[in-house]
Order: sequence, then structure tokens, then C-alpha cells
Amino acid sequence: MSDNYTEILKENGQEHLLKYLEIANEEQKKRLIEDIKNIDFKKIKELYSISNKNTDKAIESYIIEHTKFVDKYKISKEEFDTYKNIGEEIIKNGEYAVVTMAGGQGTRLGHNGPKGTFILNVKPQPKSLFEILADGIKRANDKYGITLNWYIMTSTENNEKTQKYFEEQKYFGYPKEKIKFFKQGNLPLISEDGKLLVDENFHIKYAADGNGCIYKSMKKDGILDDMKKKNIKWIFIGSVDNALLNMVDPVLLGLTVSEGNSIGSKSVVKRSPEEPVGVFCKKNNRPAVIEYTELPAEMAHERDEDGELLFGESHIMCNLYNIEALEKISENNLPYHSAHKKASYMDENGKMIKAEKANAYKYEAFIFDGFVFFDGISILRGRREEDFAPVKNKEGQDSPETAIKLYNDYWEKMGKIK
Ligand code: UD2
Repeated sequence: MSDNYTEILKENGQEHLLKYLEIANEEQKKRLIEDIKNIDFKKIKELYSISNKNTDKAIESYIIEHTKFVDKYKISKEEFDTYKNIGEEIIKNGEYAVVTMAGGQGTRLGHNGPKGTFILNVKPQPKSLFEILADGIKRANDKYGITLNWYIMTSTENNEKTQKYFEEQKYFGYPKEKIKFFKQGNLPLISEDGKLLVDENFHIKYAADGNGCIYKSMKKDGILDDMKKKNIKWIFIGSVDNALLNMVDPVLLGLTVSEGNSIGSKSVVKRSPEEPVGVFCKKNNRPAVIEYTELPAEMAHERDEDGELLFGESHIMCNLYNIEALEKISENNLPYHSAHKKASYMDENGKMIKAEKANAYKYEAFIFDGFVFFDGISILRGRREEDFAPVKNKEGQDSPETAIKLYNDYWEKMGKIK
């Protein structure tokens, strides 16, 4: 290692990394030096400066207002049909594509692997979250006589495993050439005292940079160019962990087009003030979502004169954009949010330390922070029993058990309707 390094690490308060180089063998040394070479010290300072910010205060500095929405089942049949027809025309023309954000792991679920590979014991036979999504898109393909392009975002942590799983499962019968994977980026974890952490392989510890980084990743990996080449004009971006995710809703598309907006989103009524979902609002007169981790309790409990939660329109990760909107967001920088987390690491003597309590900060960009670049957003309120069966926790609410029930009930009802 050249002295140059020593100086740079010292100048940036990361000289503890030199100690690891003293105990490393040649191979480990090479690895760590390579990582050190790639450190963006400016970014680390920027990230560390936002750690543990008092988010309640941050919200108070904006004018936050309730936002309008359209209830899918309270509009007239005429209006409903108009939106539906507009949306269906675009879909049939091949100008619509879907994107799945699958960078997350199933940690909260206790699942060891990409979250999309988690199997739900649904009727008539168990299916992984990926298979449930594939089946949903296939149904739309059959209905509209098309084959939608399906883009899937993975992370460094799960990219290989995800692609292998799709191969093993023969892409769930989906035409392989219509599926494209791309990878999101990483950001370092930073200790409470501003230090980079090292893992047992003498690598600096990084974690996925949050679903808001999807915009830049789509641009960098040529996904936006690919869409333009294919004449795709409208793009749906959804999560991997909602067993009732409707990725192809022509009413949402038609509403967004009719209202002259570039972005749209599906919502459901928030179950309770405590439900862990973001909520739609206007922030300094711009469309926005306040994340559940950042919504002050007082605001979460506020009700209007009809007794409905004032901030009760849940962001269920059903987002729609035209291609220009995605281009625009990808050219802007979204803010990072910090979370105080447990992170195991290796100490300077080569001993693994398992964190018993939160000891480091993780930084993430949030997808809905891209909404602020637009004058308006079309929000279509759907129904929880049709649109939202999140799989988040091992047990209790939003667990496999609750998602399976919602899924089975929905399909039983749909079967009967047919
Ligand atoms: C998300 C939303 C929240 C609400 C809720 C509904 C954000 C920031 N929050 O909270 O407002 O809508 O979902 O279910 O979006 N993901 C990646 N890469 C990452 C992080 C996440 O691809 O770096 C994906 C993940 O695979 C999943 C989705 O984003 O498909 C949501 O991930 P989460 O579990 O981090 O979000 P959650 O439940 O905290």
C-alpha cells in the first residue's frame, strides 16, 4: 500500500482501516485495498451528516397538506369505462411495461434468500412471490393479446441467486427474451462514530442503496434506452412482496392520462394510524409520500370531520410513470434517509462482533421522493382486498398467513364471479 493511502485515510478519519491491513494476509490485503481505492469520501461525509436527523423537525419545516384522490369504486360507470378504455388502448398498443423491485432480502420474514423466492402456501398450489407476479402478468397478456416486457431490479446481494432461480423455474413459462434484469447500487454502512465497517472477508460493508435508486439504475443500465427503443411510453413499478399486486390496471393508466399527469399511483385506505405504510400528501404543494418511519405520531392520528384519517391514503408501491417522467427523475438526485440498524462486523483484531443493539447507519433513497419533481399525481384509491396483501413479517399482521388468506379469498371470489 502506498503512503498516499495512509494520508487519505487519516485526512478522512478512516485510519482505523490501516489496522486491518496489518492483520490481513496477502489476498485479504489486496481485497481491502481495492475497496479502499473505491471509497467516495465526499459521499461518506454527506451520508454521515444526515445520520439520526430528527425527522419530525424535518417534516415541520414543510407545508404538509392532505391530497386528493379518485375512488375507483365511487366514480360513475361512464367515467370508469372512459379511463379503462384509454388505458386498454395503450396496453394493447404495446406501449406499457412493468418493473419489479426485487432488491430486498426476506430478512424480516426470516427467509434466507431473495424475497421473491419466498413460497406462499396459497391455493390451489404453493407459489413463490415471483411466480405470483409472473402469473399476474401472464393473465394480462392473455386478456390483451400481448406479451409485456418485464424488467426486474436485483441487488448485489441477490442478483445471482435471483437469476438462477428464474432459470431453474424455467421463467415460470414467461418468454425469457421479454424479461430483463438490472442491478441496483450499494452504499456503505457507517458506525455511530462515523467509521466504515469491515466484514469477515476484509471487505468494507455495503448495503443496497434503497428502492429510490431505481431511477438512476434504470438509466445507468440502459433500461430507459431499451424502453424507448421498444416504444414503451408508460411504465408500472411495483414491489416484490405484495401477493395481490395488480401490475396492469387500465383504470389507473387511463385516469393518469386523462388528468394530464406524468405519474400515478394506487392507494388503499390506511388500516390504522400505526400501519407501516407511507401516506400520500402534498409537501409544499408538490406530490409526496411521508414514510411511516418519519410520520410524527400526532399527524398519523389526525382525523377529518368525517372521522377518516387525514393522512390515510396509503402508498402501496403501485406506481406509474410515463417514460419522460422516469428520465426526468433519473437526472436528479434523491435525498438519502438514514436508519439506525444492527450490523455485525469484524473488529481490528479480526474478531467478529455480533451487534446486540443498533450500532450503525444504513442509507437509502425512497422511490416516492421522485414524485416531488411533478406538479401533480393521479391517485386511484383501490380496495385492500383486491390490491394489497403485503408479506413483511414472520407472523402477525402483514405476514405470510394474512397474505395467503387475502390471496385465497380474492381468487375464490374471482373464480365465483367468472
Ligand atoms: C415500503 C414503502 C412504504 C409502503 C410499503 C408497502 C418505501 C421506502 N417504503 O415500505 O411506503 O408503501 O412498502 O408495502 O418504499 N427494495 C429494493 N431495494 C432496496 C429496498 C427495497 O428493491 O434497496 C424493494 C423490496 O424488494 C420491495 C420494496 O422495495 O419490493 C419495498 O421494500 P421494503 O421492504 O424496504 O419496504 P417497506 O415495507 O419498509
